[in-house]
Amino acid sequence: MRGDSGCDRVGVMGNLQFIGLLNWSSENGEDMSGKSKLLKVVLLGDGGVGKSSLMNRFVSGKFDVQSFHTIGVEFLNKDVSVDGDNYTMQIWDTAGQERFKSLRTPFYRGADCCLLTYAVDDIQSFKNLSMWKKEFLYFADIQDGMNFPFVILGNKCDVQNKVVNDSDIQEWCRLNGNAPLFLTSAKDATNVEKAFIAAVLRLKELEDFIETRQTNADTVDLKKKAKMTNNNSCCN
Ligand SMILES: Nc1nc2c(ncn2[C@@H]2O[C@H](COP(=O)(O)OP(=O)(O)OP(=O)(O)O)[C@@H](O)[C@H]2O)c(=O)[nH]1
Ligand SMILES: [Mg+2]
Repeated sequence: MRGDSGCDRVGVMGNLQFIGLLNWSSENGEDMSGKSKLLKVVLLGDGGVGKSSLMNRFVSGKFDVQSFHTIGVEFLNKDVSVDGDNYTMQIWDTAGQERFKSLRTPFYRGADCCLLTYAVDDIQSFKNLSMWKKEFLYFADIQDGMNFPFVILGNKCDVQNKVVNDSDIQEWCRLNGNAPLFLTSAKDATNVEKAFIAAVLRLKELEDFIETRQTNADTVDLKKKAKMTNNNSCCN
């Protein structure tokens, strides 16, 4: 089904995959296929926090007050350019309701980044962030959770009755690898684009960090080896 936004939506429920074709042209209309790197981005969080609304706001710039609960998963593609590099963000929107757990978890594998979402007017959705992170790491089979690019979204920041304390969420982020935090509103578009782009930046940042750490480790190893060779040398 071709959406009226100009992008194609794919929904996946269990083994049943409906709707085909994916392609989203960049803002300037240029076809970027073949030139951009595909990034799988998974959106997680309690049912009703606004994950589908955030994806739709980011990809098609629209907001629907009458949003339905997601069943299983859906994904949309969007091409972006970050620091001169082109990416196709493949955004996987999952069902937050507990009864759909077995339909969403098979789709975590291969994720490049994960957006953990709560709603600022729903304290339980904030308390469940640790559960979501744990579920993601387990089913995505990720060993080094501290160096995986998570970005935290506090959605519905347009509402009056905020119940999640800024200091509580900041502390949670600090304890969880200093994950970047964005207070967003899918309704009025506050910080939505920034938050999605932050996922790409976070990924780049952590990839650079791991690469540097690896290079340093190799350097240390080589030195160690050189020293050992000298000590154990039979020809000195
Ligand atoms: N005020 C306000 N309402 C929002 C915002 N984002 C989403 N909503 C509303 O919150 C409700 C739930 O939004 P969804 O996007 O369907 O939530 P979801 O996280 O996808 O829910 P599941 O699919 O069940 O996991 C809908 O009525 C939306 O219109 C927001 O930023 N501000
Ligand atoms: Mg949804």
